[in-house]
Amino acid sequence: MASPTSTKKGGRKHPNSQNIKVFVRCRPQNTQEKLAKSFNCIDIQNSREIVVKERSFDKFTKTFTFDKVFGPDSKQIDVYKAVAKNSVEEVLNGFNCTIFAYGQTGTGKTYTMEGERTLDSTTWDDGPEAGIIPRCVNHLFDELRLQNIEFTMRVSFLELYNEELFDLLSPSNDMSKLRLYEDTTRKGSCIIHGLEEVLVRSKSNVYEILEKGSNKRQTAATLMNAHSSRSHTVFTITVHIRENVDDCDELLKIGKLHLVDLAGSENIGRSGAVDKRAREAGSINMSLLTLGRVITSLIEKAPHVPYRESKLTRLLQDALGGRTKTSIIATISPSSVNMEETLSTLEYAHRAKNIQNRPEVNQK
Ligand code: ADP
Ligand code: ZZD
Repeated sequence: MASPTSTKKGGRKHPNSQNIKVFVRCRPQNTQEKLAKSFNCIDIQNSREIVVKERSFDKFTKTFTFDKVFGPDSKQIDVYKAVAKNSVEEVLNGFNCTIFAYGQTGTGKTYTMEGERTLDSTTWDDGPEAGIIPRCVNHLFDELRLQNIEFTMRVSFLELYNEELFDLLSPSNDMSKLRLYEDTTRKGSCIIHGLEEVLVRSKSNVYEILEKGSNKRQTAATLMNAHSSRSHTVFTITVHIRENVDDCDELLKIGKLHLVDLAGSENIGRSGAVDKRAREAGSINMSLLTLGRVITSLIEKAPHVPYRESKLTRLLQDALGGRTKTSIIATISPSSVNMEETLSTLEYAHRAKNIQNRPEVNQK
């Protein structure tokens, strides 16, 4: 639904303009925080409002409003239903959708996007610990089969670390770098040279592929220092749907779903500047930094948006002010020890609510 306040330059409403949806998920206190007797600084007033308290009493509070706020007791299925289910349905209608997880390391980005491995692999795609990725795969296959649709599904899984792209599904054992090119046929779009886009025929087929991808990532993690908190991963599902209109006319719909687990946000300060310690440690994350600058340029309606200054923003340009339907899940800790980072995450996420996209169906 178009936001009633959405306007384009000159003040006229753009007919299909749509704000990015922004969600917050607060994880439960962990053992460490409990042992440290860190108090809870988060209050969830109702399903849309979140309050950060600077003391255990109600003084110095800040309130933020989002599309939905998930408390520490929220279940994977709740988050899926409210955030991702609709994206799956829109992908089946031929839209491109992107879901980002943004937040401090240890707040549940990977838990939310992937979920956790359970012993019972028969419920991998809808068991209690399954995150957004397996549930999307499950729902896509169910819907396509139920509606008896003629389709093909492909998946890719990549990692972006230190401005280098790696293919988590490549059959070779080495981690060779992928190259990124402009797609001259589609403005704002990129081609990743040599990226595996694996054809998947069943749910169990996808499970095998995820297993391969997570093993490969594990190998990379042991080779590189602080790898997982500094890398971004992008899991993409592409669905081609063939529809017969009348007797002879054919329609090809293409839907794409990008599921993005961003690097930890802890080195990006509240002003959007790089933290001094991070700068000294040489751990500037160009992609995360540029993401923030792109968001700022978009909401300030700046004449130039610096998409080209990082791999992440080149790859996902269409999700930021483009033709994709985009959601962001900001993940936070409930404990006062993390309050500064939590405020920073909430401020960042709150600003992103002002980004407007103009979703369009891909059809041939
Ligand atoms: P991140 O990807 O942001 O670094 P993780 O997803 O690795 O964080 O989560 C850190 C830890 O917290 C993990 O052990 C995970 O199981 C746990 N955790 C995160 N979110 C939740 C949640 N909503 N409910 C229960 N446990 C969670
Ligand atoms: N979060 C785990 C992987 C990790 O960091 O290793 S859990 C889900 C989406 C993308 C990749 C992996 C998974 C994951 C999994 C584990 C093992 C084998 C295949 C897939 C997973 C977790 C719960 C349900 C389904 C898949």
